[in-house]
Amino acid sequence: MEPTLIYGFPLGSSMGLVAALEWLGKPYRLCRVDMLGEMRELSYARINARHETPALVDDQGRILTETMAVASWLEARDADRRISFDLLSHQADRMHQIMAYVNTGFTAAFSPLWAALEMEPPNPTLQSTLREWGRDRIIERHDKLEDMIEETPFLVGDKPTLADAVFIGVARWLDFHAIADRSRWPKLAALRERLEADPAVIYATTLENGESRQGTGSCIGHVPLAEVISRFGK
Ligand SMILES: N[C@@H](CCC(=O)N[C@@H](CS)C(=O)NCC(=O)O)C(=O)O
Repeated sequence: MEPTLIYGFPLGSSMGLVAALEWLGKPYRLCRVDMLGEMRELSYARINARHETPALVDDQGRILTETMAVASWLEARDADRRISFDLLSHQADRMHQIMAYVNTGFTAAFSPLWAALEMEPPNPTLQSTLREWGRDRIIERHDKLEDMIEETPFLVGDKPTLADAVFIGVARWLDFHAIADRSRWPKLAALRERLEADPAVIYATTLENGESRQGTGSCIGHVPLAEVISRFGK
């Protein structure tokens, strides 16, 4: 059975994993989930009790949550090393290091901005504090990532890997929250430009927006969330 990636819109970090599946080139299905609606319903707890995306229904019909676990699942099946590296190589270690940083400190820095945006009922004083604190944190985390990376076309070397996938799903939040101009970090800006022009990223973003586009052909189709829940939910 082909795996199914459950990815969220709008602006889900999981968009990058859709691009990774395209780069990987093996058959897969997708399930598109409204994070502001159906993901918050009780029934979604059967997929992920923390009500988050991404989640993966693996090739045995088992559900796997957490970006890093889904990425590891893909890496273990990437026999041709299209989106990863030989596990004993330094490049693999670097990829894991960057992914871990992006998935933790870098991604978490945006949490205050999302909390302020979604606060209900509104609390202007707290929202303003969250925005101010979050903005400083996001800038600092970008500074650190800019220092960590080298002058290579992608995060680790010449090809897009799982590290780029995890990065590109989150990187665009900088623009959405209008934190700073991306040109402030030249290496990251060049990387984003390269990734945003990549056909797999364009494909993933188009699907996320609810439109259709021709991809590599590896995506067999979309499955409605209700069907995924009834067939594979706990
Ligand atoms: N630790 C999780 C975090 C995933 C996460 O925070 N996903 C966001 C979307 S990018 C989410 O579902 N947030 C819940 C919400 O929007 O209500 C992972 O790395 O997969």
